[in-house]
Amino acid sequence: MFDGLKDKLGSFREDVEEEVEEKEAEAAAEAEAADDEESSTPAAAPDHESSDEEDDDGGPGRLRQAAAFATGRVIIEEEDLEEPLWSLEMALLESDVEMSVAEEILDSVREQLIGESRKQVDTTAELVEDALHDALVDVISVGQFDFEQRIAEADKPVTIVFTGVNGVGKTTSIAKMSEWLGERGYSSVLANGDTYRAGASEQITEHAENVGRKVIAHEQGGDPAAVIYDGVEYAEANDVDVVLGDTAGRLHTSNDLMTQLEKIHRVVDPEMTLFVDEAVAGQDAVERAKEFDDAAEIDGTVLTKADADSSGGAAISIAHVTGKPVLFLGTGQGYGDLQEFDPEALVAELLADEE
Ligand SMILES: Nc1nc2c(ncn2[C@@H]2O[C@H](COP(=O)(O)OP(=O)(O)OP(=O)(O)O)[C@@H](O)[C@H]2O)c(=O)[nH]1
Ligand SMILES: [Mg+2]
Repeated sequence: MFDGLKDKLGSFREDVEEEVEEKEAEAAAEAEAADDEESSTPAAAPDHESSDEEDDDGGPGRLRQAAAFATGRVIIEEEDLEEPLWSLEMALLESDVEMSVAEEILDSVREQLIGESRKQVDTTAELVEDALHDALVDVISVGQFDFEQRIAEADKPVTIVFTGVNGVGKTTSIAKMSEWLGERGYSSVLANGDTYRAGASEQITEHAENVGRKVIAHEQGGDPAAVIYDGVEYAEANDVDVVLGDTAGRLHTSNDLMTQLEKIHRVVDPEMTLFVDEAVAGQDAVERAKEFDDAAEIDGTVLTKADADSSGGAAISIAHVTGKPVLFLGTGQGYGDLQEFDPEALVAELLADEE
Protein backbone atom coordinates (compact mmCIF):
# COMPACT_ATOMS: atom_id res chain seq x y z
CA MET A 1 0.00 0.00 0.00
CA PHE A 2 1.31 3.42 -1.04
CA ASP A 3 4.82 2.07 -1.66
CA GLY A 4 5.58 4.51 -4.47
CA LEU A 5 4.82 7.46 -2.24
CA LYS A 6 6.81 5.96 0.59
CA ASP A 7 9.89 5.70 -1.62
CA LYS A 8 9.50 9.27 -2.76
CA LEU A 9 9.27 10.60 0.79
CA GLY A 10 12.41 8.61 1.58
CA SER A 11 14.21 10.32 -1.31
CA PHE A 12 13.36 13.73 0.09
CA ARG A 13 14.93 12.79 3.39
CA GLU A 14 18.07 11.65 1.57
CA ASP A 15 18.17 14.82 -0.55
CA VAL A 16 18.09 17.07 2.49
CA GLU A 17 20.65 14.94 4.28
CA GLU A 18 22.97 15.29 1.32
CA GLU A 19 22.60 19.04 1.24
CA VAL A 20 23.28 19.30 4.94
CA GLU A 21 26.29 17.03 4.77
CA GLU A 22 27.75 19.15 2.02
CA LYS A 23 27.15 22.19 4.10
CA GLU A 24 28.76 20.63 7.12
CA ALA A 25 31.84 19.82 5.08
CA GLU A 26 31.99 23.41 3.85
CA ALA A 27 31.53 24.80 7.33
CA ALA A 28 34.24 22.50 8.62
CA ALA A 29 36.65 23.63 5.91
CA GLU A 30 35.82 27.22 6.68
CA ALA A 31 36.29 26.84 10.39
CA GLU A 32 39.67 25.29 9.70
CA ALA A 33 40.64 28.07 7.33
CA ALA A 34 39.58 30.67 9.90
CA ASP A 35 41.70 28.91 12.53
CA ASP A 36 44.70 28.92 10.23
CA GLU A 37 44.24 32.59 9.46
CA GLU A 38 44.00 33.49 13.10
CA SER A 39 47.19 31.66 14.03
CA SER A 40 49.23 32.90 11.05
CA THR A 41 48.17 36.57 11.20
CA PRO A 42 47.66 37.43 14.82
CA ALA A 43 46.23 40.83 15.75
CA ALA A 44 45.34 41.88 12.25
CA ALA A 45 44.57 45.42 13.31
CA PRO A 46 40.91 45.25 14.26
CA ASP A 47 40.06 48.74 13.08
CA HIS A 48 36.37 48.00 13.16
CA GLU A 49 34.27 45.67 15.18
CA SER A 50 33.44 42.64 13.23
CA SER A 51 29.82 41.67 13.35
CA ASP A 52 27.59 39.41 11.34
CA GLU A 53 26.00 42.34 9.56
CA GLU A 54 29.21 44.07 8.60
CA ASP A 55 31.05 40.99 7.59
CA ASP A 56 31.52 41.10 3.86
CA ASP A 57 34.10 38.41 3.64
CA GLY A 58 31.77 35.62 2.60
CA GLY A 59 28.68 37.18 4.14
CA PRO A 60 26.90 36.71 7.42
CA GLY A 61 25.68 33.29 6.38
CA ARG A 62 29.20 31.89 6.42
CA LEU A 63 29.97 33.28 9.83
CA ARG A 64 26.73 31.96 11.20
CA GLN A 65 27.42 28.61 9.67
CA ALA A 66 30.91 28.54 11.11
CA ALA A 67 29.55 29.48 14.51
CA ALA A 68 26.85 26.90 14.22
CA PHE A 69 29.38 24.31 13.21
CA ALA A 70 31.47 25.15 16.28
CA THR A 71 28.48 24.23 18.40
CA GLY A 72 27.88 21.10 16.40
CA ARG A 73 24.88 22.42 14.50
CA VAL A 74 24.19 23.37 10.96
CA ILE A 75 21.50 25.82 10.04
CA ILE A 76 19.20 24.75 7.24
CA GLU A 77 18.53 27.66 4.94
CA GLU A 78 16.00 28.23 2.21
CA GLU A 79 18.55 27.70 -0.56
CA ASP A 80 19.53 24.30 0.85
CA LEU A 81 15.94 23.17 0.53
CA GLU A 82 15.28 24.54 -2.91
CA GLU A 83 16.24 21.44 -4.85
CA PRO A 84 14.97 18.83 -2.40
CA LEU A 85 11.65 20.67 -2.13
CA TRP A 86 11.35 20.91 -5.87
CA SER A 87 11.93 17.18 -6.16
CA LEU A 88 9.43 16.58 -3.35
CA GLU A 89 6.83 18.66 -5.14
CA MET A 90 7.32 16.70 -8.35
CA ALA A 91 7.13 13.46 -6.40
CA LEU A 92 3.89 14.46 -4.70
CA LEU A 93 2.30 15.55 -7.95
CA GLU A 94 3.44 12.37 -9.65
CA SER A 95 1.81 10.50 -6.80
CA ASP A 96 -1.47 12.19 -7.65
CA VAL A 97 -1.46 14.43 -4.61
CA GLU A 98 -3.73 17.33 -5.41
CA MET A 99 -1.87 20.57 -6.21
CA SER A 100 -3.13 22.68 -3.30
CA VAL A 101 -2.43 19.83 -0.90
CA ALA A 102 1.11 19.40 -2.23
CA GLU A 103 1.69 23.11 -1.76
CA GLU A 104 0.42 23.02 1.75
CA ILE A 105 2.77 20.14 2.54
CA LEU A 106 5.73 21.99 1.00
CA ASP A 107 5.00 25.21 2.87
CA SER A 108 4.70 23.39 6.11
CA VAL A 109 7.92 21.41 5.61
CA ARG A 110 9.80 24.53 4.50
CA GLU A 111 8.61 26.52 7.46
CA GLN A 112 9.50 23.81 9.91
CA LEU A 113 12.97 23.10 8.51
CA ILE A 114 14.37 26.55 7.79
CA GLY A 115 16.49 27.96 10.58
CA GLU A 116 16.11 24.69 12.37
CA SER A 117 19.42 24.88 14.23
CA ARG A 118 18.02 27.22 16.84
CA LYS A 119 16.27 24.34 18.43
CA GLN A 120 18.11 21.38 19.79
CA VAL A 121 18.77 19.50 16.64
CA ASP A 122 18.99 15.77 16.33
CA THR A 123 20.05 14.28 13.06
CA THR A 124 18.98 15.76 9.77
CA ALA A 125 17.00 12.62 9.04
CA GLU A 126 15.02 13.05 12.25
CA LEU A 127 14.42 16.70 11.48
CA VAL A 128 13.11 15.98 8.04
CA GLU A 129 11.01 13.15 9.34
CA ASP A 130 9.41 15.38 11.96
CA ALA A 131 8.68 18.07 9.40
CA LEU A 132 7.18 15.60 6.92
CA HIS A 133 5.25 13.89 9.68
CA ASP A 134 3.65 17.11 10.88
CA ALA A 135 2.91 18.35 7.37
CA LEU A 136 1.31 15.08 6.30
CA VAL A 137 -0.70 14.55 9.48
CA ASP A 138 -2.03 18.09 9.17
CA VAL A 139 -3.43 17.60 5.68
CA ILE A 140 -4.53 13.99 6.13
CA SER A 141 -6.40 14.34 9.37
CA VAL A 142 -8.72 17.16 8.36
CA GLY A 143 -12.18 16.59 9.80
CA GLN A 144 -11.35 13.32 11.57
CA PHE A 145 -13.91 12.09 14.06
CA ASP A 146 -14.32 8.88 15.98
CA PHE A 147 -16.63 6.84 13.79
CA GLU A 148 -17.27 4.14 16.35
CA GLN A 149 -18.10 6.67 19.01
CA ARG A 150 -20.52 8.37 16.66
CA ILE A 151 -22.26 5.04 16.07
CA ALA A 152 -22.31 4.37 19.79
CA GLU A 153 -23.84 7.73 20.62
CA ALA A 154 -26.37 8.03 17.80
CA ASP A 155 -30.03 7.10 18.25
CA LYS A 156 -30.71 3.59 17.00
CA PRO A 157 -31.19 2.47 14.41
CA VAL A 158 -28.35 4.42 12.82
CA THR A 159 -28.71 4.77 9.06
CA ILE A 160 -25.64 5.09 6.85
CA VAL A 161 -26.00 5.65 3.11
CA PHE A 162 -23.21 4.82 0.67
CA THR A 163 -22.79 6.74 -2.55
CA GLY A 164 -20.24 6.96 -5.36
CA VAL A 165 -19.68 6.14 -9.02
CA ASN A 166 -19.99 2.72 -10.65
CA GLY A 167 -17.85 -0.17 -9.61
CA VAL A 168 -15.76 1.55 -6.95
CA GLY A 169 -16.70 -0.91 -4.21
CA LYS A 170 -19.84 0.43 -2.53
CA THR A 171 -21.62 -2.88 -2.14
CA THR A 172 -18.50 -4.73 -1.04
CA SER A 173 -17.75 -1.97 1.47
CA ILE A 174 -21.23 -2.29 2.91
CA ALA A 175 -20.69 -5.99 3.52
CA LYS A 176 -17.28 -5.24 5.05
CA MET A 177 -18.77 -2.51 7.22
CA SER A 178 -21.38 -4.94 8.43
CA GLU A 179 -18.56 -7.25 9.53
CA TRP A 180 -16.65 -4.40 11.10
CA LEU A 181 -19.72 -3.36 13.08
CA GLY A 182 -20.44 -6.95 14.09
CA GLU A 183 -16.95 -7.29 15.53
CA ARG A 184 -17.73 -4.29 17.71
CA GLY A 185 -21.04 -5.62 18.90
CA TYR A 186 -23.38 -3.78 16.51
CA SER A 187 -25.98 -5.65 14.50
CA SER A 188 -26.81 -4.38 11.03
CA VAL A 189 -29.18 -4.89 8.12
CA LEU A 190 -28.37 -4.22 4.46
CA ALA A 191 -30.84 -2.24 2.35
CA ASN A 192 -30.50 -2.47 -1.40
CA GLY A 193 -31.05 1.09 -2.55
CA ASP A 194 -29.50 0.14 -5.89
CA THR A 195 -32.81 -0.51 -7.61
CA TYR A 196 -31.31 0.61 -10.89
CA ARG A 197 -28.83 -2.02 -11.99
CA ALA A 198 -29.99 -5.49 -12.97
CA GLY A 199 -28.37 -8.04 -10.71
CA ALA A 200 -27.66 -5.59 -7.89
CA SER A 201 -30.11 -7.34 -5.62
CA GLU A 202 -28.57 -10.77 -6.19
CA GLN A 203 -25.13 -9.31 -5.62
CA ILE A 204 -25.88 -7.68 -2.29
CA THR A 205 -27.87 -10.75 -1.22
CA GLU A 206 -24.85 -12.94 -1.88
CA HIS A 207 -22.63 -10.66 0.19
CA ALA A 208 -25.24 -10.56 2.96
CA GLU A 209 -25.45 -14.33 3.04
CA ASN A 210 -21.69 -14.57 3.23
CA VAL A 211 -21.60 -12.34 6.28
CA GLY A 212 -24.86 -13.65 7.72
CA ARG A 213 -27.00 -10.53 7.46
CA LYS A 214 -30.53 -9.79 6.36
CA VAL A 215 -31.15 -7.83 3.13
CA ILE A 216 -34.13 -5.62 2.45
CA ALA A 217 -34.77 -5.30 -1.28
CA HIS A 218 -37.54 -4.26 -3.63
CA GLU A 219 -38.18 -4.88 -7.29
CA GLN A 220 -35.75 -3.45 -9.78
CA GLY A 221 -36.85 0.06 -10.71
CA GLY A 222 -38.33 0.71 -7.27
CA ASP A 223 -37.75 3.75 -5.10
CA PRO A 224 -34.39 3.62 -3.26
CA ALA A 225 -35.68 5.84 -0.45
CA ALA A 226 -38.56 3.41 0.11
CA VAL A 227 -36.15 0.46 0.37
CA ILE A 228 -33.97 2.19 2.92
CA TYR A 229 -37.09 3.26 4.80
CA ASP A 230 -38.13 -0.40 4.96
CA GLY A 231 -34.65 -1.18 6.23
CA VAL A 232 -35.14 1.30 9.04
CA GLU A 233 -38.58 -0.17 9.87
CA TYR A 234 -37.08 -3.65 9.93
CA ALA A 235 -34.27 -2.45 12.19
CA GLU A 236 -36.71 -0.80 14.57
CA ALA A 237 -38.90 -3.89 14.75
CA ASN A 238 -35.97 -6.24 15.26
CA ASP A 239 -33.72 -4.15 17.43
CA VAL A 240 -31.01 -3.88 14.80
CA ASP A 241 -28.46 -1.15 15.46
CA VAL A 242 -27.40 -0.03 11.99
CA VAL A 243 -29.02 0.18 8.54
CA LEU A 244 -26.48 0.15 5.71
CA GLY A 245 -28.08 1.63 2.60
CA ASP A 246 -26.59 0.89 -0.80
CA THR A 247 -27.27 3.14 -3.80
CA ALA A 248 -26.75 2.73 -7.52
CA GLY A 249 -23.42 3.86 -8.87
CA ARG A 250 -23.95 7.13 -10.61
CA LEU A 251 -22.15 10.18 -11.76
CA HIS A 252 -21.94 13.17 -9.51
CA THR A 253 -23.04 15.20 -12.53
CA SER A 254 -26.33 13.40 -12.64
CA ASN A 255 -29.30 15.43 -11.39
CA ASP A 256 -30.73 12.17 -10.42
CA LEU A 257 -28.14 11.78 -7.70
CA MET A 258 -29.22 14.95 -5.97
CA THR A 259 -32.88 14.12 -6.27
CA GLN A 260 -32.36 10.60 -4.98
CA LEU A 261 -30.14 11.52 -2.06
CA GLU A 262 -32.42 14.39 -1.15
CA LYS A 263 -35.36 12.07 -1.07
CA ILE A 264 -33.44 9.56 1.07
CA HIS A 265 -32.64 12.41 3.44
CA ARG A 266 -36.24 13.47 3.63
CA VAL A 267 -37.55 9.98 4.14
CA VAL A 268 -35.01 8.40 6.49
CA ASP A 269 -32.73 11.25 7.60
CA PRO A 270 -29.53 9.18 7.63
CA GLU A 271 -26.93 9.74 10.33
CA MET A 272 -24.19 9.74 7.69
CA THR A 273 -23.73 9.68 3.94
CA LEU A 274 -20.42 8.10 3.04
CA PHE A 275 -18.74 8.69 -0.28
CA VAL A 276 -17.01 5.62 -1.66
CA ASP A 277 -14.25 5.77 -4.24
CA GLU A 278 -11.18 3.79 -5.16
CA ALA A 279 -7.75 4.92 -4.06
CA VAL A 280 -6.34 3.75 -7.39
CA ALA A 281 -8.37 6.46 -9.16
CA GLY A 282 -6.00 9.07 -7.69
CA GLN A 283 -6.84 12.62 -8.78
CA ASP A 284 -10.11 11.48 -10.32
CA ALA A 285 -11.26 10.20 -6.95
CA VAL A 286 -10.30 13.52 -5.36
CA GLU A 287 -12.23 15.44 -8.00
CA ARG A 288 -15.28 13.24 -7.58
CA ALA A 289 -15.18 13.51 -3.81
CA LYS A 290 -15.32 17.25 -4.12
CA GLU A 291 -18.14 17.15 -6.63
CA PHE A 292 -20.19 14.67 -4.62
CA ASP A 293 -19.69 16.76 -1.52
CA ASP A 294 -20.85 19.86 -3.38
CA ALA A 295 -23.86 18.06 -4.82
CA ALA A 296 -24.95 16.13 -1.76
CA GLU A 297 -23.05 16.84 1.39
CA ILE A 298 -21.01 13.84 2.45
CA ASP A 299 -19.84 13.05 5.98
CA GLY A 300 -16.72 11.16 5.05
CA THR A 301 -15.04 8.88 2.56
CA VAL A 302 -14.37 5.17 2.28
CA LEU A 303 -11.34 4.69 0.06
CA THR A 304 -11.33 1.23 -1.48
CA LYS A 305 -8.62 -0.74 -3.27
CA ALA A 306 -5.90 0.88 -1.22
CA ASP A 307 -4.17 -2.52 -1.42
CA ALA A 308 -3.68 -1.93 -5.14
CA ASP A 309 -2.66 1.71 -4.86
CA SER A 310 0.97 2.66 -4.78
CA SER A 311 0.57 6.42 -5.18
CA GLY A 312 -1.37 7.33 -2.05
CA GLY A 313 -2.43 10.62 -3.64
CA ALA A 314 -6.14 10.20 -3.03
CA ALA A 315 -5.63 9.13 0.57
CA ILE A 316 -3.51 12.19 1.20
CA SER A 317 -5.67 14.70 -0.63
CA ILE A 318 -9.34 13.87 -0.18
CA ALA A 319 -9.86 15.09 3.37
CA HIS A 320 -8.08 18.36 2.75
CA VAL A 321 -9.94 19.02 -0.48
CA THR A 322 -13.42 18.14 0.82
CA GLY A 323 -13.00 19.12 4.46
CA LYS A 324 -14.50 15.69 5.27
CA PRO A 325 -12.41 12.88 6.68
CA VAL A 326 -11.34 9.63 5.10
CA LEU A 327 -12.91 7.18 7.54
CA PHE A 328 -12.00 3.77 6.15
CA LEU A 329 -9.61 2.12 3.75
CA GLY A 330 -10.62 -0.95 1.80
CA THR A 331 -7.53 -3.11 1.71
CA GLY A 332 -8.58 -6.19 -0.20
CA GLN A 333 -11.50 -8.26 -1.41
CA GLY A 334 -12.16 -10.15 1.82
CA TYR A 335 -14.86 -9.07 4.25
CA GLY A 336 -12.27 -8.38 6.89
CA ASP A 337 -10.37 -6.02 4.62
CA LEU A 338 -11.70 -2.75 5.96
CA GLN A 339 -9.43 -0.64 8.12
CA GLU A 340 -10.43 2.35 10.11
CA PHE A 341 -8.40 5.22 8.71
CA ASP A 342 -5.76 6.34 11.18
CA PRO A 343 -3.77 9.36 9.97
CA GLU A 344 -0.98 8.92 12.53
CA ALA A 345 -0.53 5.25 11.72
CA LEU A 346 -0.59 5.91 7.99
CA VAL A 347 2.04 8.65 8.22
CA ALA A 348 4.18 6.49 10.49
CA GLU A 349 4.07 3.79 7.85
CA LEU A 350 4.82 6.19 5.03
CA LEU A 351 7.88 7.46 6.88
CA ALA A 352 9.07 4.13 8.26
CA ASP A 353 12.59 3.16 7.28
CA GLU A 354 12.89 0.59 4.60
CA GLU A 355 13.47 -2.87 5.94
N1 LIG B 1 -8.55 -5.13 -4.26
C1 LIG B 1 -9.70 -4.64 -3.81
N2 LIG B 1 -10.83 -4.82 -4.49
C2 LIG B 1 -11.98 -4.30 -4.01
C3 LIG B 1 -12.00 -3.55 -2.81
N3 LIG B 1 -13.28 -3.15 -2.60
C4 LIG B 1 -14.00 -3.61 -3.62
N4 LIG B 1 -13.24 -4.31 -4.49
C5 LIG B 1 -13.67 -4.98 -5.74
O1 LIG B 1 -14.20 -4.03 -6.63
C6 LIG B 1 -15.21 -4.62 -7.45
C7 LIG B 1 -16.46 -3.76 -7.44
O2 LIG B 1 -17.03 -3.79 -6.16
P1 LIG B 1 -18.58 -3.48 -5.89
O3 LIG B 1 -18.76 -3.53 -4.41
O4 LIG B 1 -19.45 -4.33 -6.68
O5 LIG B 1 -18.67 -1.98 -6.41
P2 LIG B 1 -19.97 -1.07 -6.47
O6 LIG B 1 -19.52 0.32 -6.21
O7 LIG B 1 -21.04 -1.60 -5.61
O8 LIG B 1 -20.36 -1.23 -8.01
P3 LIG B 1 -21.77 -0.84 -8.70
O9 LIG B 1 -22.85 -1.38 -7.85
O10 LIG B 1 -21.69 -1.50 -10.03
O11 LIG B 1 -21.77 0.63 -8.82
C8 LIG B 1 -15.42 -6.01 -6.87
O12 LIG B 1 -14.74 -6.94 -7.69
C9 LIG B 1 -14.78 -5.96 -5.50
O13 LIG B 1 -14.30 -7.19 -5.06
C10 LIG B 1 -10.76 -3.37 -2.10
O14 LIG B 1 -10.67 -2.72 -1.04
N5 LIG B 1 -9.65 -3.93 -2.64
MG1 LIG C 1 -23.02 -2.07 -6.00
